Amino acid sequence: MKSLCVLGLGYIGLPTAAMFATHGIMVQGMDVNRNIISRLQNKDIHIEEPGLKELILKAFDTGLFTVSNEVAPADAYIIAVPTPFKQNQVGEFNWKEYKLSDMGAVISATESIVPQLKKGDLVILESTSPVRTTADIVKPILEKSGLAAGIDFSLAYSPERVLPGQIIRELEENARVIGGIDRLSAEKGKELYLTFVKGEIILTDASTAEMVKLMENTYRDVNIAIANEFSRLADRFGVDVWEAISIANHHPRVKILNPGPGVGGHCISIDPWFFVESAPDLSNLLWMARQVNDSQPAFVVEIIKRALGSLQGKRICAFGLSYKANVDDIRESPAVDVVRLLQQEGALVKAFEPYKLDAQLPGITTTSTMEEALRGSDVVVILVAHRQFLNIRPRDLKHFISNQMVISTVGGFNDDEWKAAGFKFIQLGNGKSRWFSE
Ligand code: SAJ
Repeated sequence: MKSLCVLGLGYIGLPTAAMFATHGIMVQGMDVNRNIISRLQNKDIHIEEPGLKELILKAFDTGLFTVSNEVAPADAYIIAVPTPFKQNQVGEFNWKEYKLSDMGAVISATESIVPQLKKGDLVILESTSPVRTTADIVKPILEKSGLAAGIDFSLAYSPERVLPGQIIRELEENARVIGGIDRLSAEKGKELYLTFVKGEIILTDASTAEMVKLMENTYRDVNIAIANEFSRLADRFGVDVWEAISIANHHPRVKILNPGPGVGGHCISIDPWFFVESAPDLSNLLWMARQVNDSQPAFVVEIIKRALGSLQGKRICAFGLSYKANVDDIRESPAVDVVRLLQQEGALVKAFEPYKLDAQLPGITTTSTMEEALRGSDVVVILVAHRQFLNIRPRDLKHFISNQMVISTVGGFNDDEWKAAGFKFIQLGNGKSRWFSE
């Protein structure tokens, strides 16, 4: 493979393009967003990810990496554009409402390849998509070129499976699935990714690869929903869910995940909907898991209300806004949902996000130091299990919190330590703290 064009320079496309360029492939990164391209041309990147800036600079230094708003002719094309939900539109099946994917970006990226497509080329879709997208949407568009998929050019689906925060390492080390519309397409895909992938490369057909990607994240969503539902049940029964989960996990075939304020990010809370929209009559469990996880921020707010009474005028210090621990990404974050719900109840919230000190969210007051957020607060609510928060010692907060109350919506804290220091420490799913405090 001599040259590659990567369409979409987001969280996946940008590091992928840079990986190929630093491994000797001539890469053109293409994005329709002019701002992204002009920032990149000035060696400035729009994505926060450990090691990414260095990788991009290295890619530019090779002389093999260029960026543009146009699709360049190449031997291979990777489509890594977003597949968001349609705004203001839902599907309905019986009494169930579900979200609908917006495949507009995949369609227009595919269309933009058509004029460049030539015999012998390879096209790979990486965007998370409903099952059968490669065969039923991408293939017919590419064939408008007059060339036939599987005969004149190769076509495959290969999902990204990297964890935000560890993208660079996981791109290289994770196992990669490549699903071809025929055997040769899968093999040509393998040849391309072997440029830098050290993990196992598994070949299959395109629809199976699409289904694998959705299954992985849906499996996780359903399992987190069980953990969240257990937190509600434990709360009702006066049981500490964290203790119960850790004991249950001693069973050799049980591995319950952690409850929390909800499921965020751009993958786990989204991907199950691709199944539901394609087969709403079959996906009852997946639909229900989405309801549980989406309503977890409201459940967390109920716990806070139970602890504080009316939230009207209460001064709350919120620790953490990102969608999960130790990352800076505040989009699609259940922590942000909790803050907004608290505000709707009349609470005065100051939020501190150590990974994004300049976080700007309309209507939410953020501070650049922990002290600023704490000053004058009645209570601390911990919304993300960031390392910094787990390391806080009770005496660090003693002089700040008028009510000496800490409410954690995440695990990892030693409540005895806080209680010994004179705090009222309330934790999601810890029904016991309710009994002990009564
Ligand atoms: N969460 C819990 N409890 C848990 C684990 C996670 O409440 O026990 C929450 C997190 O706080 C977060 C959400 O779930 O809000 C998702 O976090 P995550 O770490 O599970 O996953 P993501 O969205 O950062 O990345 C996932 C990964 N998929 C799987 O682990 C199966 C990653 O490998 C995928 O590449 C990525 O989705 C993606 O892009 O699809």
